[in-house]
Amino acid sequence: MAAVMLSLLLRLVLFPLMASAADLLRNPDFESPPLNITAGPNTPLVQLTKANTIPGWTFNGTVSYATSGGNGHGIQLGRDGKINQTFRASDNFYYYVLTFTLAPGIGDNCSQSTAFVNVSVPGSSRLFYLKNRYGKEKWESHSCHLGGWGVSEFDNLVIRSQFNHSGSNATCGPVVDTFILKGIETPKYFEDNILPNGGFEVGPAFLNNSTEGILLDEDPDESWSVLQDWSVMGTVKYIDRKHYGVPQGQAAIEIVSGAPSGIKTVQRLQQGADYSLTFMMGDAKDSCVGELIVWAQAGNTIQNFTMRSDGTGSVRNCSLTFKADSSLTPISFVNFNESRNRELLPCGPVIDDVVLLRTSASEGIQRKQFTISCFVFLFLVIL
Ligand SMILES: *[C@@H]1O[C@H](CO)[C@@H](O)[C@H](O)[C@H]1NC(C)=O
Ligand SMILES: *[C@@H]1O[C@H](CO)[C@@H](O)[C@H](O)[C@H]1NC(C)=O
Ligand SMILES: *[C@@H]1O[C@H](CO)[C@@H](O)[C@H](O)[C@H]1NC(C)=O
Ligand SMILES: *[C@@H]1O[C@H](CO)[C@@H](O)[C@H](O)[C@H]1NC(C)=O
Ligand SMILES: *[C@@H]1O[C@H](CO)[C@@H](O)[C@H](O)[C@H]1NC(C)=O
Ligand SMILES: *[C@@H]1O[C@H](CO)[C@@H](O)[C@H](O)[C@H]1NC(C)=O
Ligand SMILES: *[C@@H]1O[C@H](CO)[C@@H](O)[C@H](O)[C@H]1NC(C)=O
Ligand SMILES: *[C@@H]1O[C@H](CO)[C@@H](O)[C@H](O)[C@H]1NC(C)=O
Ligand SMILES: *[C@@H]1O[C@H](CO)[C@@H](O)[C@H](O)[C@H]1NC(C)=O
Ligand SMILES: *[C@@H]1O[C@H](CO)[C@@H](O)[C@H](O)[C@H]1NC(C)=O
Ligand SMILES: *[C@@H]1O[C@H](CO)[C@@H](O)[C@H](O)[C@H]1NC(C)=O
Ligand SMILES: *[C@@H]1O[C@H](CO)[C@@H](O)[C@H](O)[C@H]1NC(C)=O
Ligand SMILES: [Ca+2]
Repeated sequence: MAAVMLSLLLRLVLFPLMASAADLLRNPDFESPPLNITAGPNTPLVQLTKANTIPGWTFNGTVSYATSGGNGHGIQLGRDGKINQTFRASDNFYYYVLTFTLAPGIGDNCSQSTAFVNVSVPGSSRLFYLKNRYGKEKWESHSCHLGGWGVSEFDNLVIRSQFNHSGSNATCGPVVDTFILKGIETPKYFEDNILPNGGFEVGPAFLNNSTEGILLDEDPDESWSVLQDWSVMGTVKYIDRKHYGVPQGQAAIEIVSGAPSGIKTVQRLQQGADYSLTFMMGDAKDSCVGELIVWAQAGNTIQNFTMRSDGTGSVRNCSLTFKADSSLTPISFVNFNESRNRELLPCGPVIDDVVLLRTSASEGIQRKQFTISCFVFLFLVIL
């Protein structure tokens, strides 16, 4: 037991170091160009042959080096194109989340290509494609939950093109670039919130200079979401404070699609007890003007919240109370109506700082006692 506590303590102490460690992947953005390429620096696309190697990566099939694919240099995946890299997973993390970019292919018939990009590690895979409608930059950031691994295990990240054969004749897929692998720790619980990630601070890594957030798609498997403790319905945008109006902390969710889209979580609550759900609703400071509506559901309680947005980053505090009618209580925030900003791009309400608390009887006190006894225990162990 003491050993477990010690390792826990060590982890807590080591965490800042781990968190600031560099990307786990080598040459994640292909800024180290393939070796032996013959073409000059101004050639937009160089198809790679057996004489070439990409530092850090292995490739197979039709693969080209793009020198202007979007945010710098990238790899264009053609027919059967595939790149892969083995990395060492660490047991300091619960699971891993990958952020990467997609840009339209370069060359004839590429920009209309309906090709998918298949991102996989052993045992899991997910398909991505260019949406081309949520931003003005020609590249988009996407992200993917990659699961967790045991102690010092090596794992193989594979990115390959996958063509929709019933569709076009295209011979090229999109340009992939900037792979950032982020290790995520186990959920952290705080005394003043039943939800561990109510402020959406635990999610995929933002790219240094992406101004358009990260597009999150409906999760096929809710336990494999990139947003800790939440899952995505439809399409939402994970937005950062550097480029958007974020009500609390460094990150928030903008529900950019009205398809309907949104986020949800399921919490184990005390059946019959009363709870309060508070959250902040806002606009992302992306010139989204008009009436924003969020449909909030907690158990069987449903309430619509509206705010008039002038698109400059306004915030509204919202709250509702409900009685837990079953022990597994769904909580969700949904947008049914798509808005457009000044650049005619889809936009919508921002959700942040979701706080769930039990309001009836003793629970708060129990939590406090639990925390205190934990502290006392830790203290004793240290002694
Ligand atoms: C570069 O090309 C030459 C001749 O094609 C080959 O011998 C050499 O191994 C290649 N170098 C690398 C790093 O691929
Ligand atoms: C490339 O893929 C082909 C077909 O899948 C396979 O036969 C070949 O061994 C692969 N080459 C490498 C170097 O992995
Ligand atoms: C992001 O950074 C890359 C490389 O540093 C640069 O080429 C690209 O133009 C930048 N993109 C934006 C949107 O600033
Ligand atoms: C790519 O995968 C193959 C096995 O499929 C492996 O042998 C190779 O080392 C991997 N490449 C890198 C750079 O990890
Ligand atoms: C592009 O598409 C057109 C018509 O579908 C076709 O004639 C042409 O050969 C294609 N080009 C390439 C490079 O595949
Ligand atoms: C993605 O590719 C892997 C093999 O690399 C394959 O097993 C998987 O079925 C593919 N995923 C999808 C969704 O097609
Ligand atoms: C493949 O393309 C066809 C026609 O463009 C489309 O109807 C279908 O949904 C596509 N398949 C997938 C998996 O997207
Ligand atoms: C696809 O390519 C074949 C042969 O290259 C051609 O006959 C056909 O018209 C093309 N189809 C489309 C949709 O471009
Ligand atoms: C992001 O930019 C900072 C400086 O602006 C740099 O130190 C850091 O290495 C960059 N991170 C990545 C992942 O490129
Ligand atoms: C909330 O808004 C949706 C969509 O506008 C509507 O269908 C629903 O009836 C509203 N629900 C409540 C409880 O007002
Ligand atoms: C929302 O509530 C917080 C504290 O709960 C308060 O500091 C803030 O001023 C409120 N914001 C608005 C717009 O009412
Ligand atoms: C969606 O927004 C538009 C424009 O603001 C409005 O006309 C329409 O009534 C809204 N629809 C719903 C379901 O709220
Ligand atoms: Ca936040």
